Amino acid sequence: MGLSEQEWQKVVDIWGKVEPDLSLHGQEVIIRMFQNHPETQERFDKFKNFKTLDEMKSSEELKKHGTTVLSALGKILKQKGSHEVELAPLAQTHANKHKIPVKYLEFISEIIIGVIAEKHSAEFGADCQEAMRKALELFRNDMASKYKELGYQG
Ligand code: ZNH
Repeated sequence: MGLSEQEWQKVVDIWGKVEPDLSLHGQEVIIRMFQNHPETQERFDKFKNFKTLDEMKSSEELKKHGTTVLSALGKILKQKGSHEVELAPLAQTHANKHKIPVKYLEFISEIIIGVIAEKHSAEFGADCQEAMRKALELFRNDMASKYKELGYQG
């Protein structure tokens, strides 16, 4: 399940393309997650009452949350798998406080790949997508093990 050094390099390189526009990518990821999987929106007290796409697009709070999520993810990816320190607090809040099932982490992973593919089609070829998919799988697996340690079945 581990990634080769070349695969990690692909992940880190494409993230370098995402970073200059992190908040736009983040906003797009969150909105698309809410639209494709409405049950995910229910998990957010501050967003669950949004009804229209316009409402979502014009929310500075939503954009800020998207930035928070992607910057946390970026920090994790840059550890190339040695992300214990970064992952532990995230697993803790997502298990105990926000109660986010692993299934939802799968949803957001696919959406992240989709958004990068759309915005960076030239640089995000099949091998690069595959590397990112593996990296996100590793992230989810490690979140799932932490969840279990914390007694959350996820
Ligand atoms: Zn999350 C929050 C990250 C996914 C839901 N997040 C959060 C934060 C962060 C994150 C950093 C802040 C801090 C804490 O911990 O609290 N997330 C993240 C990441 C991911 C995620 C990295 C992956 C990739 N989340 C998610 C999902 C969901 C969520 C999928 C659902 C569905 N989160 C959440 C919530 C919160 C958070 C609900 C809280 C918000 C507020 O502010 O209220």
